[in-house]
Amino acid sequence: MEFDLTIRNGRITTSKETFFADIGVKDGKIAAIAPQLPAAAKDIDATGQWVMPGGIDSHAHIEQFSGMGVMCADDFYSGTVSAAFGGTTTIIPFAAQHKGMRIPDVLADYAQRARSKAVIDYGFHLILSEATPENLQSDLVQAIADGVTSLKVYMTYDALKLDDFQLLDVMEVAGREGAMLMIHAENHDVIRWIARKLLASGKTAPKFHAVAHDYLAEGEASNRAIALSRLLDVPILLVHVSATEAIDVIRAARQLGSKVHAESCPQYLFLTAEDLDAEGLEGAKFCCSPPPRDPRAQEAVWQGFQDGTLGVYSSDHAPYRFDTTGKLPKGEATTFKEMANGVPGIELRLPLMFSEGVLKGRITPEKFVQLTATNHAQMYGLEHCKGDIAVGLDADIAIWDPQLQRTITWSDLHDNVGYTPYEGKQITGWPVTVISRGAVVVQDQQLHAQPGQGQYIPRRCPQPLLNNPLQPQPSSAARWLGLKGKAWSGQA
Ligand code: DUC
Ligand code: ZN
Ligand code: ZN
Repeated sequence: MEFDLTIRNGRITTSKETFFADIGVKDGKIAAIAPQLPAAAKDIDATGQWVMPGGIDSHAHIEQFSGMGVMCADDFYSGTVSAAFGGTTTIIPFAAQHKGMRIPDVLADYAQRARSKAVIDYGFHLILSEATPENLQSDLVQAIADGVTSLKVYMTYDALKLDDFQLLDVMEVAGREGAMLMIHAENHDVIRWIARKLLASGKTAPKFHAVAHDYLAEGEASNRAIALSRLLDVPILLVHVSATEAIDVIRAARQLGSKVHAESCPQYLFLTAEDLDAEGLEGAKFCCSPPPRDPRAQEAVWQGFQDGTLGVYSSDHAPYRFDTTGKLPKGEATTFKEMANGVPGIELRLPLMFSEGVLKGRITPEKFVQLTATNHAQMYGLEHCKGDIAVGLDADIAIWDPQLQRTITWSDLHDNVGYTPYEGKQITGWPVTVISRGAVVVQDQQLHAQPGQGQYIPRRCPQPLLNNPLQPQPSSAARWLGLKGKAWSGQA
C-alpha cells in the first residue's frame, strides 16, 4: 500500500505497550504499524522521539457562557489551537443549556460557533440546567441519539443546581438511553453558608474561595451522588475530583461494584490552596471549583490515577482573563464570590503530566496514554475512532521530544487568557509534531492547520469497563420500578 504519511524510527507507546516501529497513514487513518515501512512522500523521522496518541481532552469550556453568565476568553479557534500545541487532537467541550433555553437550539448554536473555527476534532457534552419533563423525555433523548452521548449536571451554583429529586430524574433517562452522566459534586448549601459568614466579616480575598469550597462539601456531595447512582444502578462520572475524602468515597464505592467513574485535572496535582493566598487579587488566577487543596490531596490524586480510582485526566480548561471580563467583574472591589471560577490548562495538561508523571516515574508511559486519551475515548463513546495507536483508528498522533526542557511562560502559549497559573515551572518533554487525522497541525512550533479543519464527531453510547469483577448489589428500586435500558444491560 502507498501511504500518504509515514512516521518512522519512533518509540511508539499505546495504551498497552511500548515498542519501536513505523506507522503508515492512509486517508487520515492508521493503515499499518510495522518495522521498516517504505517512506511516503511525507515522511517524519521520529528517531529519538516518542510517538503517542494525540490527547483527548474531555473537559474544556470553550466559547461558553458560564453559570455566572461570563463568556470564556477562548473561542473555538484559540481554544483548539492551544490544545493542538499541547498535543491534544480531540476536545469535548460543553454546550451549555441555561434556564429557558431549548436543548436543540443550544446544540445548534455551539455547533455553528465551532464549525468554522476548530482546528482539531471535537464533540460536545450537554450541560443540563433544567430537568423538566420536556427537556428530559424528548430533547435530551434526541440529543443522545444524535451523538451527544454525555451530559453534565451541577449540585451547586444558583443558576445550574439540580436537587436530588431532579438528579434521580436525569439519572433515570441517562441510564435508559446509555449516556454518561457527569456530575459536579459540591454541597451547595455548605458553600453558601460558609461564604455568607466570610463575606459578612469582611473576608473577601481570593483565598477565601478555598475556605468556602471546603473539602467536606465535595466529599458529602460525591457520596450523595454515588448513593443516588447506586439506587438506580446507573453509571456516573464525577468530574474535577480534588479532595482525599472524595477519592476515598469513590474508591470504596467502586470496590462495592458501583459504576462510578472519576476525573481529575492538573490544578489538583500542581496547585494548592496556598496559591490563592497571593498579593492583592492575584490569587484569583488560581480560583477554580473545586479549589486546589493541599499536598496530601495532591498525593491522593496521584494515588487515584495510579490505582485506577481516577480514570481520566482532563484540563477543565475554564479560561477567564484577569480583568473585568472574567476574574475581576468589579475590578479591585471583586470578592471571591464574584470572580469567574476556573483556570486555563488545555495546552499544558499533557506536558505537565508527561514531565511530572512519566519522567518522574509516577506513572508508566502506557498509563499516560490511558489517562490522557484511551480512557476518554472509552468513557465517551469515541473508542471506534480515537484514543490509541492501532490500525483502523484515526491517525491522531503526538510526537514527543522527551528531552526538551521548557520554562513555562504564558507568552509561549496560544490561549487568550493572558496568564498561566503554572508560570515559571520547569518541565521536560514536549509534543513537537502533532497530527490530526493524518494532517500535520503543529510542527516546529508552527501551526499548519486552517480554521474549520477540525470535524464534529458524533459519539456512540459509551460502555466503559470498571475493571472490577464485582457486580453491584441488585438495586431493589431499579428492579421494582422496572428500569430498563442501556445502562442496565451494558458493562458500564
Ligand atoms: N466547574 C467546572 O467544571 N469548571 C470550572 C468551574 C466549575 O465550577
Ligand atoms: Zn464543574
Ligand atoms: Zn469545567
